Amino acid sequence: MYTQAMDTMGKDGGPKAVRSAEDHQLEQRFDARIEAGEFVEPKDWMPDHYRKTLVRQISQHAHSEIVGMLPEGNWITRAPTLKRKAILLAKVQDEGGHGLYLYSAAETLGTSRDQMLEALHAGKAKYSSIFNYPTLTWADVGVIGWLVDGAAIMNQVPICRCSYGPYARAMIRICREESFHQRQGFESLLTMMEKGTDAQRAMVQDAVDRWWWPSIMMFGPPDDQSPNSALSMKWGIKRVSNDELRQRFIDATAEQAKVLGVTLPDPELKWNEERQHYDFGKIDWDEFWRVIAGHGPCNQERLAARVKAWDDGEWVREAALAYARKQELQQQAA
Ligand code: BYC
Repeated sequence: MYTQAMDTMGKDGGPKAVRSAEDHQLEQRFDARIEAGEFVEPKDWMPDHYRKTLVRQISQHAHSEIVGMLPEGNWITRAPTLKRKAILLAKVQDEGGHGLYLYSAAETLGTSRDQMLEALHAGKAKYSSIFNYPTLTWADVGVIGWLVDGAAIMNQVPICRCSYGPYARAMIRICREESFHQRQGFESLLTMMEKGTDAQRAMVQDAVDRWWWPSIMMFGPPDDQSPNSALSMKWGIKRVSNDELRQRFIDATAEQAKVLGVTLPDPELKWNEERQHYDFGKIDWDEFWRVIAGHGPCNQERLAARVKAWDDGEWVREAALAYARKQELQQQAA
């Protein structure tokens, strides 16, 4: 299991000391390739810690996609029109697809999908904090598109240039689809704000109030409290830091909020002419750490839903394997 594999790292969570001159040479060559901006491919030599960092990040990302299907999936039967239902169905289906590309990318690093899912179901693997919040009204679905997919794109576009080829290539397709997701969310909210009733506009504002702070937590802890950033940046897994991406997202979203006619729930949000960025208020990092430790409003519900889906799907996996075995035997006999 990959979480156990993490035990082979050094005690401080960093890589172990290089063991031999040959390892040292391989590592130097690897660093030079990264420096030159070359892609690393599955069969290439790579440091253990690079491999583990990728498995950790890509599998967390894959889990986020499939857990992320749950809050919105909750609204498919209650979408207000057939058009909105079709859009939401397609979006949730896309997220399932993103999870599959990402599990495949992680498998190229030598970890099986079963191992990754086992870690998720045992509560050992993380998924994005954002999906532990409830979707209380239809406006939440629009706000997820606008803010959550918006934050996801901001974070994920730089991963298209990640040093690991299979992850970078998966991200190109994912980002194209995510940008549709973001736009449909914004358009759904704009429709409610421009053509809706006062009650619908209040519903949108309420959803924005609840999702704003969790959305800006999606980028991860501040850079000076991010234990993985230094190596991930050195190795070109991460190209832009947590804080810089968060600032870019806030700058873009504050302008979009004006077009929508909603107020972002931060009295300290203000354009700073000197910095050429928006200043913003204090983020409640205690809430973030609580949620990723498993104590958010919906952690138990989300995990229980994934475990149930896995258990319910057992007969499908068994049937698929039995069919594959039968095909193989028939081919051997022919
Ligand atoms: N939630 O050292 P750090 C989506 C963990 S969107 C939970 O900065 P790193 C979607 C972090 O894992 C979301 N945990 O870590 C959108 C680490 O713990 P471990 C998915 C978080 O990896 C719409 C610890 O905190 N996107 O898919 O350098 C619909 C310290 O953090 C979070 C991705 O996963 C969080 N928000 O940076 C459907 C993008 N933030 O692992 C689906 C790829 C931090 O050491 N991932 N942690 O135990 C990344 O870009 C990076 O992994 C992160 C964190 C920026 C998230």
